[in-house]
Amino acid sequence: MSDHISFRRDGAIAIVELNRPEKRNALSEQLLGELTETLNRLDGGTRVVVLRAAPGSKVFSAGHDIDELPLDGSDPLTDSSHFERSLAVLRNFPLPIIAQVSGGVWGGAVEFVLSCDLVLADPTASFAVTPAKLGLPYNTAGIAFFLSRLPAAFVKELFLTAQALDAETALRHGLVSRLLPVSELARETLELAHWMAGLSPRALHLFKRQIAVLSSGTSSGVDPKERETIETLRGEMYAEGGELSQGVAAFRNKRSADFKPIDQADSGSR
Ligand code: YXS
Repeated sequence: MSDHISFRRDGAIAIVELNRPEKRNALSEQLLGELTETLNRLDGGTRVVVLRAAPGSKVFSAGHDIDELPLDGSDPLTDSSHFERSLAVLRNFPLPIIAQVSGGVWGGAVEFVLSCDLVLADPTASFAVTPAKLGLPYNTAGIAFFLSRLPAAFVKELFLTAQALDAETALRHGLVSRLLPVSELARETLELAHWMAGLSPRALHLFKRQIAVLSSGTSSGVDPKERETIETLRGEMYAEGGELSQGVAAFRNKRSADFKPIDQADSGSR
């Protein structure tokens, strides 16, 4: 029994819903664990997954659970973190996953949605990548994933503005696959899922893997010295009392964070 994930079948379609309204579907370790468990329990009769927020949700998801962001200087977005492991489950899942998006998608939830195969949205959808608001140094593998899915100019706009960008903009840059009227989104998403359910599951699984491996913007191509500098700078930002602590305190007190300026050491002169 899941507390934060609802699930039902519609023929060969698994409809999986984020259902943690009191925390705006924030992606806690528990919610992500329940999602992974639900996906892994799907039987052979399932051909397509539709992933959406439970009806009545105010937003699609508020992103990583801020209360679970460590303030002890450790990095919450390592490859072994529950967050990254959950994204990998979505990306490597053998069946196609369609994200049905209404409402705001915040922070890491944007990468979560991007880890699905298709994104069908309505005009209430918006997408805000907000680590800069929290003073959180996003992981390089995560940014590489964004770059493998979206144009660099749009990835820059997402990360450097931390603004909520609308569904039309997201459609223009390929974050959203199809933009549908509010009244049509659920029906058309299910109609597409049923259509895809009639296609060869093995072919679709193979195409998912081929496209993933051929488009993987790996960060391994980055100069090792530059990679090392980046990781050092990230570590400094996580250090106790650092930027992230400021950002989380500001969120909790509903005020803007008081971030420190870049010092010379950080100015890329390293
Ligand atoms: O005070 P209560 O207990 O009622 O709880 C409030 C919020 O604290 C809680 N909540 C969250 N709890 C944990 N993690 C979150 N991400 C989170 N977001 C919200 O939900 C209850 C209702 O929140 P409230 O009153 O703000 O709701 P609202 O409808 O007025 O506004 C909804 C949002 C989503 C616009 C607002 O809650 C918001 O801006 N949330 C933070 C969005 C955000 O910055 N997410 C990024 C999280 S960090 C992350 O994803 C990555 C690590 S990164 O930073 O790298 O992107």
